[in-house]
Amino acid sequence: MHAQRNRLCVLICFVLCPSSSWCTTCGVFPACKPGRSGKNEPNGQSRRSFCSEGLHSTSEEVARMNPMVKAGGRFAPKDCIALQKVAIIIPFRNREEHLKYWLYYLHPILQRQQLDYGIYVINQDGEEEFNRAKLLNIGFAEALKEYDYDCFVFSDVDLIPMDDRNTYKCYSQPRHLSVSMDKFGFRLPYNQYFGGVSALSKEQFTKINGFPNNYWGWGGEDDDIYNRLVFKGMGISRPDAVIGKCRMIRHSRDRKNEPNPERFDRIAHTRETMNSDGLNTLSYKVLRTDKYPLYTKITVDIGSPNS
Ligand SMILES: [Mn+2]
Repeated sequence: MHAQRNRLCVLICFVLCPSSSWCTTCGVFPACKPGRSGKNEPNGQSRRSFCSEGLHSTSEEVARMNPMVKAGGRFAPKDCIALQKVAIIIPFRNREEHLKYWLYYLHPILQRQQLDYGIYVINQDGEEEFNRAKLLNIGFAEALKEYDYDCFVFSDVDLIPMDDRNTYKCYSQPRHLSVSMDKFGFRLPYNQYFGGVSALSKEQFTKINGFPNNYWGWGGEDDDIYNRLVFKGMGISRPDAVIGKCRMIRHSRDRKNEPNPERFDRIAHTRETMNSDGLNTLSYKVLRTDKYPLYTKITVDIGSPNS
């Protein structure tokens, strides 16, 4: 049965893949219960080369490329039981083109990683300054209303991992996944950096009272989150610099996401503010929920800095 399956796999690889090297990853279920096949180690390549020239597929075509994904962007492996239920939360506003890229690249990777997962795009309504961390809190709360997720991956919409071994799951310590970004010359910009893509278990997230709700505009919220983790006695787990490679889709700064001038002051006071700003003070209004073939989009009114 397995031999037959592997032959089929190799055949498919041979037909579809310009480089035969990635065929060795067939039959590996890194996030599944052990005991089924899976002798081969993933070889550390993603199956798609990154196209910086623009993606020519339409959203409908990208959906057709992922027939196993269910409405709202849900997937679970058929022939094994995933070890974790992972909600992937993307803070969002006006980045439709990036989202299409993200879905195009990530769905195949997440399926190969054999995750039981769902994709939640949290769309900030209105014209107020962008508030990434609050949108992530909302994603946590809303995803849990839908399914018993035990792991949460928080990802910017423009970050694409380059290595299948960078598993989008949770670890015994909070995980930073985007450790070597092309934007920063494939290294960490600084040791405490926790921005981009991160993964926290439900338990880790609730232990720190979620993320801050009061960072409006660009910057600082990731450092506040890092402080919260440290103050609660946790450390950061990371893949190595090869496995952690990822690309950022190039873009200019968005309107209404100016650097937040208050961020330095706020970061300096995380210890005092973290217990009174976070999950326990989260307030927002869901304006609409849209179930698209490859993701669930939740549009929210999150108020304004002075409300
Ligand atoms: Mn970016």
